[in-house]
Amino acid sequence: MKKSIALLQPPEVIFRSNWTDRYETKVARWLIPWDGEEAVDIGFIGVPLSKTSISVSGASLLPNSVRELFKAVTTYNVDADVDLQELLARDMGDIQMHVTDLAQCHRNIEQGLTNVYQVLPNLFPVIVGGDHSITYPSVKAFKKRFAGKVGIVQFDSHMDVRNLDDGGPSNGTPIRSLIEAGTVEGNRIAQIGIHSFANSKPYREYAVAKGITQFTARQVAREGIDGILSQAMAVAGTETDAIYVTVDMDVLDQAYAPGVPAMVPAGMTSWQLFDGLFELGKNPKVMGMDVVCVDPVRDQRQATSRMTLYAILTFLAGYMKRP
Ligand SMILES: [Mn+2]
Repeated sequence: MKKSIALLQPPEVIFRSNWTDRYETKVARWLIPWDGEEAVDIGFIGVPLSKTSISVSGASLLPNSVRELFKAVTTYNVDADVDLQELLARDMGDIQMHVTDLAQCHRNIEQGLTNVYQVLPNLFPVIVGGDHSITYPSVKAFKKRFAGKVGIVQFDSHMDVRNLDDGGPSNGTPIRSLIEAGTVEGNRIAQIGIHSFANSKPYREYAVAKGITQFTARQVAREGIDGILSQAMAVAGTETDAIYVTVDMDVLDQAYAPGVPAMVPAGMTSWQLFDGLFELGKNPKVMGMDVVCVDPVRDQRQATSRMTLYAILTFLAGYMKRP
């Protein structure tokens, strides 16, 4: 029987490819809209909210920008020799937003995702923002699924622990909000790619005081991603029931991610991010992910939207290697 999910709208755009090569497997022919009946393994869920961004951001356009690229990319990962077509992945559509009431938008995200998880209890959510403010309501909904503790692995140039008195909840506050709401303990949060001149000392002190484990972009450059990622998974996976991965695309160097509002020089490389996400994909404790903070309006040739899609697909290639 066809189900409808409250607060979830069908995908706004569907890009088809009229020409096909019979041997080529495009994402557009695999990641198709949910028919309301299938028991989905992987659900692509758009969360088009960026009025909550501190700097000007058109990140609400990211879900559609990524959808547009479904026809440009295949499902085959040559390094892992896996074809994602073996996963039942569907485009679930977008969480419904209120035009002016931003607190209502956050309530819709928490409730809409909760509704999705109730209808499809085995679905792995791939949530595409939007700005980073969406991670607070998303993790609240995520935690309700597990009746236990949640850890977080975050890729970000920024700590996202700004105070809430000077405005918020915004894309600068989701981690602080999660800690102060008691949703996630600081000592179960690992942040990778934290950058100089993109944060301030009082927030570093806050993060340290709350027990957050931070790895800077420089540490990743000097030590490599593999060991750091193992440590991050231990932080988020010890004495927890599930890990949530959140990827702020501004963790990447500005050369690789020209479409993020808060770009940084000497950020992480594409391979450092992809190798990290592949490993996280392999970890059975990772039960959900989001990708945020890409503004397609300021992007160049959809380079950063394409990076976002590759990040998701690389994670899923790791996911296929789960035992
Ligand atoms: Mn962020």
